[in-house]
Amino acid sequence: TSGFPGRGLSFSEDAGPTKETALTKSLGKWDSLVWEEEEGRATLILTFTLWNVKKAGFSKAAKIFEAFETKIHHLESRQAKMSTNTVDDLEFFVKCEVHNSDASALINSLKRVAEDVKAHREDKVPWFPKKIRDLDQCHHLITKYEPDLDHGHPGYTDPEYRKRRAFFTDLAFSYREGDPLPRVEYSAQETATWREVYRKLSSLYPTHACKQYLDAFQQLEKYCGYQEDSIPQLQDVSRFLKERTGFQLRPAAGLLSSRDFLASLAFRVFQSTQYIRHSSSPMHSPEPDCCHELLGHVPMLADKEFAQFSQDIGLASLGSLDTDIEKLSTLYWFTIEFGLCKQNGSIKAYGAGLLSSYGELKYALSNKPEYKPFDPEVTAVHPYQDQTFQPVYFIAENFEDAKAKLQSYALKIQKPFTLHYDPFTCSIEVLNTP
Ligand code: HBI
Ligand code: FE
Repeated sequence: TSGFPGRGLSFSEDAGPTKETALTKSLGKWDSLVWEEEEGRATLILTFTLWNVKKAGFSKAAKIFEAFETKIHHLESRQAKMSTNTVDDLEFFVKCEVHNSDASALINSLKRVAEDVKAHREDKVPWFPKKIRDLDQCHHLITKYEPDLDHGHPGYTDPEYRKRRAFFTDLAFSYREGDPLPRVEYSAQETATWREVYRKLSSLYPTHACKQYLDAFQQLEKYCGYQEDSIPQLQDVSRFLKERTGFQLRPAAGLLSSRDFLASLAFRVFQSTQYIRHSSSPMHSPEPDCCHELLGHVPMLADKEFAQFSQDIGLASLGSLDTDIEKLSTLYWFTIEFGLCKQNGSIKAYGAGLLSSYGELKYALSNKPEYKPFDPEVTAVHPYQDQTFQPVYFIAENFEDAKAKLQSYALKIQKPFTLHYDPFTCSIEVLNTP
C-alpha cells in the first residue's frame, strides 16, 4: 500500500475543495461521477494517519467505512511524514461517497481509530466566473505550442523572439478588467510579417469568406485602421466591436484552458493574443497570434447572430463538468474555428482558423475534404485534430439555424441550477440552487 505514484495528488492539509483539484485533474473521468451520485449523498475527501499499521491493521478503519456503506472512489497510502517507525505508520488519502446524514458520524468514528483526521466535502460544481471582473482569474494557460517549450516552434531557437514574447506575457498577466488595453509599438519586422499575411489572405476573402465577414472586414478597413501597413491595436478593435455587438477584447498570454476561454465568451469578452507569429513562418503559426485573432475572429464577432452564438457556447460552459466542456470545445472548434456555411447556393467560410490560414481556407473549399451538416449532437463528439488540415468540416444552414440548434443542445447539459445573464450588469444570476 505504501508509495504514491508521482502524480502530485493533493495529499496536504490545504487540499481543499478548490476550483480544480489535482485529483479531478489526474482522474479525468471522475467528475462525471459526481452528479450521477444519488441525491442526498456527499463526496468527502479524507486524510488520516494510522500508527503501527502492521500490528493494528487497517481493518478498524475499513470496518468504519463498511458500517456507513461508504462508496470508496479512491484510496491511497504513503509512509507518514513524521514517523520514526519508518514502515509501519501510514498516511491515507480517501475520496469517498456517503449519505449526507452519515458524513459527520463517519468522520467522528474515524477519529476514534485514526490520528490527524481531516475531512472536507468536495464542491459538486466547478467554480465559474459570475461577473466580468472574475475573468481576471480566468487566464490559465495551456503550455502547448509555445516558443519556450515546444522544440518545433519556429521561435524556439530565437532568443530575441522569446524575449519579445515574455514582454507580451507580462502585458497580459498584469491586465485587470477595466484597464485600457495596452497599446503596443510593433517593430518593422513584426509589421512586415503582418503585411505578408494580410496581403495573401485578403486576396482570398472575396471568393472564400461569408458575407457577414466581408461586410465587417470592409467596416474595419474604413473605421478601424485595418490595412497592410500597420497592425491594428486591440484597444481600437475592442471599441469597434463593443459598438457593434457588445463584444470586447482582453489581452491573453497564449492558448488558454478551454474552461477559461469559453467562460469569457459568456460575458461577450474575447481573450485575444497580442503578439505576432515568428517572421520565419508568416503563413503558419502553431498557436493563436494577433493575425489569427484580428483577421480570423474579429470580423465575425461584429455580426449580431454570430456574437449571440458565441456567447451561448460560453454560457453553456459555465459550471459544466469536464466532459461537457470537452464537447463544447469540440463544438467551438468545428464552428467558430473551422465552420462553413451555406450562402446563395454555395459554401463559404466563417471559422477563424480558416480565415486566418491561406492554405486551409483554400483546401476547405476545394472538393477534397468531407462535409457534414452541422448538428450539435454529432459535431460535439466528432474527433478533431490541431496538427494538420481538418478531414471533415461541418456546414451550417445559416447562423440563426446554428444558434437555435446550439441552444437546444445547451438545454440538455445537466446542471443543478439555471443561469441567467443580465446584460445591464454583465453578470450571471444563478437560479434555483438547492
Ligand atoms: N485560447 N487564447 C486562446 N484562443 C483560442 O482561440 C482558444 C484558446 N483556448 C482554447 C480554445 N481556443 C479552443 O480550442 C477550445 O478549447 C475552446
Ligand atoms: Fe481562435
